[in-house]
Formats: sequence, C-alpha cells, structure tokens
Amino acid sequence: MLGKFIAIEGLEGAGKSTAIDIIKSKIEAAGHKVICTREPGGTPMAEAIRACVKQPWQDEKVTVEAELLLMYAARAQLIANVIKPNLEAGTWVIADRHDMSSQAYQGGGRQIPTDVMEPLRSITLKGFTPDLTLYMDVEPSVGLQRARGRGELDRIEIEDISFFERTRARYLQLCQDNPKAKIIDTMQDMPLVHRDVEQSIKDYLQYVAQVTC
Ligand code: Z5A
Repeated sequence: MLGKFIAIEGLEGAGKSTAIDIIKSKIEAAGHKVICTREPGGTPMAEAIRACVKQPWQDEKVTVEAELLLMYAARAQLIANVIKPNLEAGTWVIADRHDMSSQAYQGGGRQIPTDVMEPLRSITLKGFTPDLTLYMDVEPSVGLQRARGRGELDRIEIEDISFFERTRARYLQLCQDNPKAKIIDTMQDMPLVHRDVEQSIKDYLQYVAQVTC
C-alpha cells in the first residue's frame, strides 16, 4: 500500500479525539494527504450498524454474538469501501478504533474465546493490519468519569467497571505482543500526553522517510 494506516485505540475518555487531531496535523505537515475513519462506522451501511450497536433495545437482549458479528460486518464495509482504496491511492488513513477494539471489548470485556474470534478476523481482515497503533491507556474509572461528563450513555458505556477493566487488561496484553503498537499514558496532564503523541508520530514519520529513501 502507498499510504499508511494508523489506528488509535483506547477506552472511552482516553483522549483519542485530541490525539487524532494532533496526528492528522503532523502527517499533513509532512506533505501527506490524510483521511480519518471511525469504527464502527465510516460508510453509510457501517454508520447504520453503528446506530444499531449503540442503541439500547429495551426488552430485546443484544447477544454478545450479534454484537461481535455487527462489529466485523461494519469493519468489512469500511476496509473495502474506504480504507483500502485510500491507502492504494497514497492517502494516509487515521482510524478512531479498528480491530484491536474488537479483540479488547468483545474478546476481553465480553470474554468471547479467541478461537471464536479468529475465523471472523481472518475472513474480514485477510491479514490486513495497521502500520502503527497508538493505544491511549487510561484507568477505566478515570476515562469513564471524563466520558460520562458529556451526557447520555450508550448501550456499551453503561457496562459496569469490571467490563472495562477486562477490556483494558486485554488492550495492554495485545500491545505487549504487537511490536507495531505503542502505549501512551493518558493519566498524565494533557500537555504531557500531547507531547508523547507528537513524539510517537514524529518517530514514525522519520522511520517511514528512512525506509522509503
Ligand atoms: N466498540 C466495540 O465494542 N468493539 C469494536 O470493535 C469497536 C467499538 C470498533 C464506540 O463508541 C463504542 O463501540 C465504544 C467501543 C465499542 N464503546 N464503549 N463504551 P464511540 O465511538 O462513541 O466512543 P469512544 O470511541 O469510546 O469515544 P470517546 O468516549 O469520545 O473517547 P475518546 O475519543 O477517547 O475521548 P475524548 O473525546 O478525546 O476525551 C473525552 C474527554 O476527556 C474530553 O472532554 C477530553 O477533553 C478529556 N480528556 C482527554 N484526555 C484527558 C487528560 N489527559 N486529562 C484530562 N482530561 C482529558
């Protein structure tokens, strides 16, 4: 692929939105065209799936299997219609969440076994992975307090703290096993978080410049 695919991951309230703004402006300043995506979502069909996944369904129980399948359906649409065509055209793509979210939330939080998830990952991704993942790490109690300050909660945000603790633990484990993932400590004051995000993207841009010349 000519463009690069950068995924930003983390629990709610981790500060992904601000990190994405910083990263986008640094990459553009280096002369690359950039688009941003969000998951679930990012195409008309995937946005409809997002609305479906986030809303409470009153008396109908949303099964963990349905939630899992919807996440991968939305991802398949986004990869085929937006991410890959843009990367092939040389545009860089910054993703607000990607597959690591499913591994952490559905695999860790919902405790879906890896042998159930792997076939879905394989069908959907076909080996496609981010060139760089920045995981914005936050303790669940801190992140949820930040996120909940914003108002109404969606179907996943109302889960209890142990769900988010399992999700965070899985994120940390996935980052340890992935040499292309970097952890940013977002419990620091904002200027320090922004400094670390800037440094990570500066290092990555330098690395790309070296390997392409
Ligand atoms: N989900 C899933 O289960 N499986 C999947 O495969 C995928 C997703 C792809 C998407 O919701 C939901 O779907 C999400 C995971 C699940 N559910 N939950 N729960 P979303 O897209 O609506 O929500 P989000 O991705 O979690 O976004 P968010 O809550 O907006 O998080 P954020 O973008 O990281 O937060 P922020 O807006 O940048 O920051 C939140 C506030 O904290 C803001 O006021 C900041 O100014 C403040 N903040 C940020 N950093 C700091 C620091 N360092 N100090 C002080 N204050 C800070």
